[in-house]
Amino acid sequence: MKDEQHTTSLSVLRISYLDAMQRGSGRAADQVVQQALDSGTVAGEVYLDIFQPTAYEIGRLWQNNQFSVAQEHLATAIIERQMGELHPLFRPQPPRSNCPHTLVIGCVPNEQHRVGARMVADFFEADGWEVHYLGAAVPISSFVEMAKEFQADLIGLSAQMVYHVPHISEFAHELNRHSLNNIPVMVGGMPFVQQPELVNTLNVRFSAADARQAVDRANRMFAAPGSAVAPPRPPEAAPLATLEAFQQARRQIIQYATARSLERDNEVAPLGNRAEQIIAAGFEFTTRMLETAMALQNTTLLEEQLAWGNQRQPHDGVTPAHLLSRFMLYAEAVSAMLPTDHAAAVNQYVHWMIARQQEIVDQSRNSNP
Ligand code: B12
Repeated sequence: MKDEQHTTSLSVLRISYLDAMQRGSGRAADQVVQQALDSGTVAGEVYLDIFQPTAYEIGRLWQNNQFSVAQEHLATAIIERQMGELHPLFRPQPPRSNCPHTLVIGCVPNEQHRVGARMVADFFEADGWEVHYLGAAVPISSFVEMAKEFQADLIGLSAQMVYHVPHISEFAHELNRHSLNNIPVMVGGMPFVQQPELVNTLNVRFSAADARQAVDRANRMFAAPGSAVAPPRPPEAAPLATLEAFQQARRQIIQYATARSLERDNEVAPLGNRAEQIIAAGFEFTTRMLETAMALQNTTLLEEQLAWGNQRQPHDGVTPAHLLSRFMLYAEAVSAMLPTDHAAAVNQYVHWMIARQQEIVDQSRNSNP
């Protein structure tokens, strides 16, 4: 009964809040927020049950030409001001003496919609995380530098416009280039609310539909690495033409991936002057396994070979994390050397290996923290 009343009062408050926004009255909007807090609504609910649905409704009204651009700007400015005012309520009380994890979060390049990322940031702060919120449209290279400087345990990327989603893949490459691909990346924004399966095509750990789910998934991932991520889905069968194109390009793919791997000094140093030979032989092996898996449409054998490789390779100075970054470079090589449709079909298999290898890296990190 109490829950029912609470839901009713939230829907009444939402109507009053939208009304305040339609009148462009910050003062009326403040009264609604005050009323919500007085009636026991917590700050997180004000965010997710009042601000967020109102913003979505304003978007719909704007789309239908019933809200002007100026009205939308005013409403967003009010929401952002109120978020700043509510922010102290998202600080854990009493303050935590040690923060277990650090999050660096912001929007991908050109992405101006920053309210969602800011909400996610505040929810993590309330959960006791150390949070660095970078705001809208962050250039990839400086985002990555910041993540390095703050020793991020988790990176959050927000993309609202679907045409900004490719920046997420660029971001993953940049992390990889800095040997930071061990930092998990979570993503969110409208494209992932509408098509959660999009996440499987990107090199990231998980997406979340809202700020509450994001905290929940992140904590589950840290409690049991791998659990927040959907188990890698077996790829679809590769067409024969793809297999042929892959076989024709195999030499260039191996050369490209080997050359890129040799640029990564810290991963190459343990291999001494045999580095090129060891890495090229590893890629040769990877290529054969991929060819076989595609021909037989079977990923079990890849799984077994990964398990074998992860046991054998450390004896040659190759850690599970090194294997992971090499698989990522291999995916890059496939994209560089094959026409787009063949590359996508082959990379389904490579991404499957990357996802599985990521789980292995997490498990090994967990057992040797
Ligand atoms: C305010 C607004 C703007 C403002 C943003 C200002 C600001 N300071 O943020 C401005 C004016 C800049 C703007 C510009 C544009 N906008 Co606009 N905008 C909106 C609006 C009305 C609200 C956005 C918002 O604040 N949402 C509230 C937040 C809380 O919700 P959220 O972002 O979804 O976040 C939640 C989850 O998605 C998730 N999440 C979000 N990020 C992350 C990150 C991680 C890591 C995780 C785990 C989760 C997560 O958790 C969040 C909190 O629970 C939306 C409507 C809508 N449906 O969202 C349109 C909307 C997104 N905009 C739209 C459009 C078209 C544009 C423009 C192209 C318009 C134009 N012609 O210029 C430009 C593009 C600008 C750009 N390059 O990015 C369309 C997009 C349509 C589409 N299908 O692509 C929308 C949907 C409006 C509509 N209905 O048509 N916009």
